[in-house]
Amino acid sequence: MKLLNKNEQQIFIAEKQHSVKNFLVFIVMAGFLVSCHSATQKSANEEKVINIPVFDSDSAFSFVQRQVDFGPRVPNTPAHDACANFFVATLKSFGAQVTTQQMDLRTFDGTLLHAVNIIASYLPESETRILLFAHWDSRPWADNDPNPKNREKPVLGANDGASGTGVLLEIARQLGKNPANVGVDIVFFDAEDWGASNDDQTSNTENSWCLGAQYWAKHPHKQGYHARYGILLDMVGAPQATFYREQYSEYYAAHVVDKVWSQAQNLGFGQYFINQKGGGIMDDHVFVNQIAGIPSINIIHFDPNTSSGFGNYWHTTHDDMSNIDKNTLFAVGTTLMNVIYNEK
Ligand code: AHN
Ligand code: ZN
Repeated sequence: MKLLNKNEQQIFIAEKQHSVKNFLVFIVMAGFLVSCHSATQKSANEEKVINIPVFDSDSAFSFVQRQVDFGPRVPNTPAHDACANFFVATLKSFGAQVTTQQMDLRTFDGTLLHAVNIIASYLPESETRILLFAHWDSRPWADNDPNPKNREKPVLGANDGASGTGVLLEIARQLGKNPANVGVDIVFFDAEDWGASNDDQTSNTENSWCLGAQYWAKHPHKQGYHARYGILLDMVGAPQATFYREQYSEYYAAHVVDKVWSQAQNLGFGQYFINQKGGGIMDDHVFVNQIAGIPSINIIHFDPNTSSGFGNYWHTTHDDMSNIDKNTLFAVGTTLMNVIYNEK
């Protein structure tokens, strides 16, 4: 018999809670009303059954692997274009309405990027919408690599890029099979990671990041687009990842942080979703908040024990599949599935 470690036990408990009849979970809310006939008509209508499909972490892992197999997804390279085609075809096969946004974007170093945001919409006619997003490009230079010879090489981006979009692809697959009660838009942002590093003296370092998200926030794929809230996934695949309450998220959308972190606690994922303040991280959600006005949070791995704060492999040539753990993908994916399917 295999002994479960603490991590696996937590997952096991969470899986048990969520695998009634091996496929769907039935949560009966206000169930007491069923046996309490004398309650008013109005109360009886409050009974609600919510079916939450199980997030398949093997499938999510394979979506991360598929992206990494293209090689670094650096804008203006064939691998980047091939991966974009993979997303579009895959999301269409999952029943989404897919929109692409082609953009020519000027970077801080003067390069013109032929970039593309990819948007997958479920229940496109629904007024009530939730926005999920992640960047899909990978960084052109491993400027944090301990070996100076590697610093001009591109980053493979297993965790920084492919983990967030891998989780979102699995959510898309589930949404295609079992619609949620609300519309969902999943946006894969391009050109997040062509930013100037902190020690760069360029005047506007912060705006050099997140170019695809900045473009979309100014020119959403639908005129007058609005969502109830947005959730960004960034670096959500590392073993024993820790997600703190990021400061921009807290400032613009504390109620969404509360919703997600408490859902995670209830599911037994408190070791990943730490209910404590983290730093403020410049990322795609900042522009979605500030320009598009959609209250948005960032679920991002923050590791206070490493100098970068994001793990020693961050922006190095070692951001590969060895940093991807199915248990972490499961914790993030399951939490999001519960958040999405509980919306009405
Ligand atoms: C900065 O390092 C300024 N922001 C982190 C955003 C990021 C880069 N996410 C992934 N790569
Ligand atoms: Zn990065």
